[in-house]
Amino acid sequence: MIQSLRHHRSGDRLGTSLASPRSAAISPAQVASRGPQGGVIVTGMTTQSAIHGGPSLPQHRNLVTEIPGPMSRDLFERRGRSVARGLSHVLPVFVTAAGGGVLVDVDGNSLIDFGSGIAVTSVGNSADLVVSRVTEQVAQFTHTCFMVAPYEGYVEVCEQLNRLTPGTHDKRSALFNSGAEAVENAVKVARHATGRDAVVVFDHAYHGRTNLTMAMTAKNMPYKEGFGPFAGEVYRMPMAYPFRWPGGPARCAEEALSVVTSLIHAQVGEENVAAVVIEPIQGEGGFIVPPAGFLPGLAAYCQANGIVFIADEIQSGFCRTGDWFACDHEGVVPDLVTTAKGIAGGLPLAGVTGRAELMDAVHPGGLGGTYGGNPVACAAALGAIDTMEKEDLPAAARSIEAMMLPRLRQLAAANPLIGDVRGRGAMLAIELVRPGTIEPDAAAAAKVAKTCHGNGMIVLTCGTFGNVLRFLPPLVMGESLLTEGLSILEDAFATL
Ligand code: PLZ
Repeated sequence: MIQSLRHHRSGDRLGTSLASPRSAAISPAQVASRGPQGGVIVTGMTTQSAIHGGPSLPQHRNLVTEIPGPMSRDLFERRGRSVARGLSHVLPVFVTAAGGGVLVDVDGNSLIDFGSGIAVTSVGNSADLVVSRVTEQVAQFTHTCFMVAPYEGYVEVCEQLNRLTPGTHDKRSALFNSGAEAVENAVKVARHATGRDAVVVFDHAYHGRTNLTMAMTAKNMPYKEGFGPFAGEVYRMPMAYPFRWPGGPARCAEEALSVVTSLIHAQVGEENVAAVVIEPIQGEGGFIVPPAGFLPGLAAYCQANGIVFIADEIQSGFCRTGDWFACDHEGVVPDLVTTAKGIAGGLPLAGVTGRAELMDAVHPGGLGGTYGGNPVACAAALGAIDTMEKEDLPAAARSIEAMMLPRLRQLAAANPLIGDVRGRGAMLAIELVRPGTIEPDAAAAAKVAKTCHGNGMIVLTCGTFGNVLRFLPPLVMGESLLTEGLSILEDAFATL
């Protein structure tokens, strides 16, 4: 019933062209307030009540005030009086609706979203199948705690994870609330299964903000500053970072492997290592794509030494890089995989999936949490996964790469500030440096991002040195928005 009121996407996703109906669409906010018999009364929205989120939202940029506008600025002041200072914002526009690749703010501006809420809304905001499944589930039951009385949705999400993650071996999964929690639990499983303590991580890594995952995260400011002491038995190794590898990109894979394995031997001892944890494409640390051969070499080394190889696919997973998982590009099969973000179309859900014998090494009651695998989040994940398969979102990510990479390379050719263009699928980035050097230029990256924001495009920075601009559009974003976003970026460089 609700489904029938929702129109299909209005975007012109690459290779398709669709009309843009909007009037009959209803938003999740309305769904919540309409009751089963209809009679729409919009509550809880102070402005923009005529604009409804979801794929039917007009897929265009439209600025009616400066960014942020007066109503966002008022809300920001209010926020300052009630919300802790420790939370910061990329762009303080207050959102009232979102759909496809567009965010609408309280002032009525429509912004192009090249961030997907940090690689989360890969299926687009308020995607049809996510909304319909969540709506159904939320009316059925909201919580039992899987450890108290289980439900099918949890099992179904685990079945999907076992089927979709790399490798055809026997697998088991467990669900959690956040990426950090998934990483913590993957380490717990690896330590329990191996009886070893040490965890090996890499330069530029990001694994979360809890105590253990802060220890595993490389960058001090803002993630770790003043928050220690950190969990022990975490050892950091150099990352195979082609652009910055001293011996040059061609020798990076081989040399990095040799440095990492000899450092583990000398400083930790292979027999003490429970797990090597790596993002197959590093996210917050700068969208660093390791050179071909590095990940397979590392996985083989782990296997030879009884070390659990954990791929943190929280940012790179679920179609983002043009395949279901970034490990798939080189046929790497991790022992454990952590997932979150894109898995559930915007609802909080995370998973650990891996070899049955490792996952099942933990005693009953050893894993869990009150909310992990909440039924509403599971429903969202099933809707998101269904969307990814039906709409072939790995192919959509590859089309985005095919469309964006050449233009980013052109921009780099004309602009000596851009030292490197890299990434895969719809996980792309440019690294800014002082011309002719590899010295990071964070100020230039911040300036370009700010100009883009002012012109109605959300773009995020990242990198240990803060000098990387990253592009993470929803995989359903249409060609015209992508093209417009790239033009905004090019214009921002022209005004530097
Ligand atoms: N592992 C690879 O990318 C989350 C962090 C944003 P949570 N990245 C966005 C911020 O500043 O907090 C992330 C990740 C990888 C783990 C995590 C942690 O996931 O869901 O944020 O806990």
